Amino acid sequence: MKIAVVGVTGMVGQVMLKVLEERNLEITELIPVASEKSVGTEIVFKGKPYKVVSMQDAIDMKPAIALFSAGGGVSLENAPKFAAVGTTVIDNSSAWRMEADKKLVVPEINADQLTTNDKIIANPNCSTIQLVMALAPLHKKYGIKRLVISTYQSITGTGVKAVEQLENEYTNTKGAMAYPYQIHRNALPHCDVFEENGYTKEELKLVRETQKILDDKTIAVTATAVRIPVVGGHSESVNVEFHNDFTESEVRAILADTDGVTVQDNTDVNLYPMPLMAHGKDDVFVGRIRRDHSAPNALNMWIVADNLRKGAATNAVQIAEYLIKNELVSA
Ligand code: 11C
Repeated sequence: MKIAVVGVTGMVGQVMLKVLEERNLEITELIPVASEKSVGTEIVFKGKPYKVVSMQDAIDMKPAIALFSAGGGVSLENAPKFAAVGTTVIDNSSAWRMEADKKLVVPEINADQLTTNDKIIANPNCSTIQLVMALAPLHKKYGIKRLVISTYQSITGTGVKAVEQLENEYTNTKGAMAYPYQIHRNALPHCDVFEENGYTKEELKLVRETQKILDDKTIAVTATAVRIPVVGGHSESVNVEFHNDFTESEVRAILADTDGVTVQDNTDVNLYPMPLMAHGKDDVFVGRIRRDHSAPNALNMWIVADNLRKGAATNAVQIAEYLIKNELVSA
């Protein structure tokens, strides 16, 4: 199986390589792809050196799967070119997510929708993936009516420039700014750009992508996305109103039984999810599960995951695994 990683030098691209190394995909040839300035440089995969190639060279090599994490513009231009030579693209940008004919996939929830005709598959936004991982089994059981979400997002979601900004601020060094304000010792209620309606794009992704993945436009969703000076791991405070009532112990049991979800919820011993603990792990961690007594059938919970792993690279690689296992790609 030939697999291309497009955007291999980027933060998500690097984690994609790591996740591909850890898991058991049968990769006969890895095709690392990056922008012209990186073409010819070497990366190491499973102990072997590989030369970074150009987009066109990679298309000519007709990989079975191309994992894209190179931004929306690159994806809009190049994903169809790969698709045209028979490659299945799994795209981590927001370019295709809301297209009616493109599937937005979290394998544990809706990979069964995929067919051989899906040549461009969208990987959801990181903050959406961890949210729906916890919500999907509860939606199935109780039916979600409304969601109120507040996020606490890591700077790695912005990229390497943001990590550099924080490092510079720690050390009082001048440098390029990824954010309009200092992020060190700060919290910015501002992830991605503002839209005319006063919400940020990140907040609207939480609304639209959640409805699409849970396949239910009737779910009312509102969100506030906040950037905090955490390096790796998004956290979310989530208030859920269900159509049907629940018990806290049943909710815990359902989540504990969900593949890819780990419940960390014991306040007696201060056990709850934290980004520092989720960092480097593939699971989504859920804690602080408790009834919201201010509304009927309402629940509060706290959801944490490594935004570069399950929120991006791991989810994309899991889609690839599903396609291979179910023979949905041309080898
Ligand atoms: C953030 N969620 O933390 C973003 C990063 O649409 O894939 C990923 C953006 C996206 O800022």
